[in-house]
Amino acid sequence: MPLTLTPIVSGLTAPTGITFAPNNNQTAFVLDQTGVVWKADLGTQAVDVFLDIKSQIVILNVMYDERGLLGLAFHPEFQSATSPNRGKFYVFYSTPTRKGYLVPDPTQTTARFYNCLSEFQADPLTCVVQPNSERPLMCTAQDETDHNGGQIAFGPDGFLYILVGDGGPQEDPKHKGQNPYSVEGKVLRISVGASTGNAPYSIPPNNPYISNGAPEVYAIGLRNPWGMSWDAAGRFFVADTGYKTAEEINIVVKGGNYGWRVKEGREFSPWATQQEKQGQFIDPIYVYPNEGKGNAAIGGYSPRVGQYIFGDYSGKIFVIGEGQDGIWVEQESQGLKGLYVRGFGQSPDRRIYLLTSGHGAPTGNKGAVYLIS
Ligand SMILES: [Ca+2]
Repeated sequence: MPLTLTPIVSGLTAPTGITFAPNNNQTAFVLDQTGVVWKADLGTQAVDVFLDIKSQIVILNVMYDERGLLGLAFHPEFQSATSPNRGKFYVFYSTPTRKGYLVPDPTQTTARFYNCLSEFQADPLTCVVQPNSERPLMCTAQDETDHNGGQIAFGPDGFLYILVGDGGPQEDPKHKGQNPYSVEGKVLRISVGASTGNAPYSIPPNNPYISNGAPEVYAIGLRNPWGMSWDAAGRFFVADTGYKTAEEINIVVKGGNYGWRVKEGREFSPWATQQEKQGQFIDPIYVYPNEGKGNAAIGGYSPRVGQYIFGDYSGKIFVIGEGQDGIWVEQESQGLKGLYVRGFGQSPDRRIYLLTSGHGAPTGNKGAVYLIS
């Protein structure tokens, strides 16, 4: 049965995320890569500015740019009357100057710009952001404009997960993805509640690389992870954007190695050495060739356990399902003529939303939000 797309919001430039505050299905927060978070009432369809950090974003190349405002997550206790975390939310963006704590990375020697994770404070009832409430939590130095990752989300365990790309350029020449001491090409996991040492956050006590890598690292071997979500059973889905051959959907576990740059999809890369091939890798649950089928997997959400909806940047949506044998197969696919798929979101009642734009770059006003049903 084809999916139905109902338009909800239009007139955006380049949407990079859509998220919801806990327990609120009515208000969507839509990120525009240019540095604005829009607050959209899904009933009245009224759209207002929630946060404007355009002045803090790197100058984007209107022909193509992967940087900008990339992630937003509300604290799970955002609306709790008694929690010290009431009103807190977190934003990930690319900025020209260093902000706050620079996470050490032995593979990183130069910095053309920084990717920054900051905490902000809002009134949880009116959703008005407190002026000057930004508290930078971490930043990473970047020397190439591509492969930033940037999506952030609180997991079912209450910790903040951060997707970080290998930082480019192509083929991960600095071997960041497989180096647990680098915070690039990874899923990171931190606790926002307290500080440890120089960092204004703390490390969950059972993070897997505390003694033999960067303590923030949760899983390794990603290229440019784009889109993460948990299904109702707590399985953690992460899409990874492929290079020359394959696009990936992964189920990520703590300490897992997802292969890049030794593997792409389920195959070894042509440059992988015999020694590199000895590693223990977890293959994707689903792979599709980028030739003929797309060019970049955009991670989505599970409408129900055993089913997952995601997209391809080139303008396609896929539904995959898990068989009784545990093998995932395509159930549906749908082309979106003239549109780029830029992201997905899910409301607390598990309805799934799609972000599209009419350009593959941060320009114009053809960005839109649709409800998928
Ligand atoms: Ca992989």
